[in-house]
Amino acid sequence: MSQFDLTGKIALITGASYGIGFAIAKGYAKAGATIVFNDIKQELVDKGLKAYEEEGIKAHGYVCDVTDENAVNEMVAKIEKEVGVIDILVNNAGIIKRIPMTEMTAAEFRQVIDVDLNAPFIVSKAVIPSMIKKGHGKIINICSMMSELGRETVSAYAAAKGGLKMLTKNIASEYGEYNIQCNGIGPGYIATPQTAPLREIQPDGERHPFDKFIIAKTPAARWGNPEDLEGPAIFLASDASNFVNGHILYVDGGILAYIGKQPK
Ligand code: NAP
Ligand code: GCO
Repeated sequence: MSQFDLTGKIALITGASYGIGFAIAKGYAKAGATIVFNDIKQELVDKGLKAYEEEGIKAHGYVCDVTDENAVNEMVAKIEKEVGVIDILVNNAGIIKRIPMTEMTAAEFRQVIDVDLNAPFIVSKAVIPSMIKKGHGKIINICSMMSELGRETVSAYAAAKGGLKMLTKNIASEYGEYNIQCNGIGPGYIATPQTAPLREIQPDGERHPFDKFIIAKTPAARWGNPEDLEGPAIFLASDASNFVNGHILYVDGGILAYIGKQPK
């Protein structure tokens, strides 16, 4: 069997009704995994189930707010009873608030930290005990360019994603001896609903200034697609990465390597 085969594995991808999580789940299904996902609202879970069905994937969907520890523990227990022990966890659910720091309330800052950092802690903590009992596990945290870089208006998000990078390294350090590998994926700028405001066509028909900026900052000279993350995610979920631990795999078209194209 190929090292990249996920047949027989159960994968929980959080917040995967659409966007990056949905693409990663599609990739896992193609590699043979059983797909389990959650979203906050039933209507989104139903929408997600329909979307998976249209891709020929029989997914299992659960309503759960990943910031609610009791709800997460109940969901994981339900998944273990109804589907089986989770072999692969992708902490994908995330939000961003683009607000200048001095105008951001502490409550808004905490809300981003809650979803983007506290929730990966809560969900990882819920699945690790069964992974230890099973003798293996894969945890993949969806980090960001903002795990390494800052920019205006994303202070909470950068703090969360920087923390998520270190949580990834710490889970790898603390549970590596139980054959659990914890790594991160750091997507570059990917065309999803989360970045749609940064790509809006301007009233004069011009591309968004930030869109032009990102193209100039990316050697690949394009935005990423969610599907660009499928292969890297399969690698980190498969036996092919059993000796890769605590690593953040940046899938960014080269942004982190590049000073940026000189403006004409
Ligand atoms: P997205 O389109 O906004 O999707 C985020 C998903 O997370 C949605 O399904 C959302 O559900 C879910 N979610 C949010 N809060 C939740 C909660 N408390 N409990 C459960 N589900 C929750 O985002 P995306 O672009 O696919 O990004 C996915 C991940 O990649 C995020 O962690 C993001 O930070 C990260 N990332 C994105 C990019 C990019 O350029 N797009 C780049 C690097 C990293 P609802 O619709 O119900 O809110
Ligand atoms: C932003 C973007 C980024 C991307 C991603 C980059 O406002 O700068 O939303 O944060 O979402 O995290 O890796």
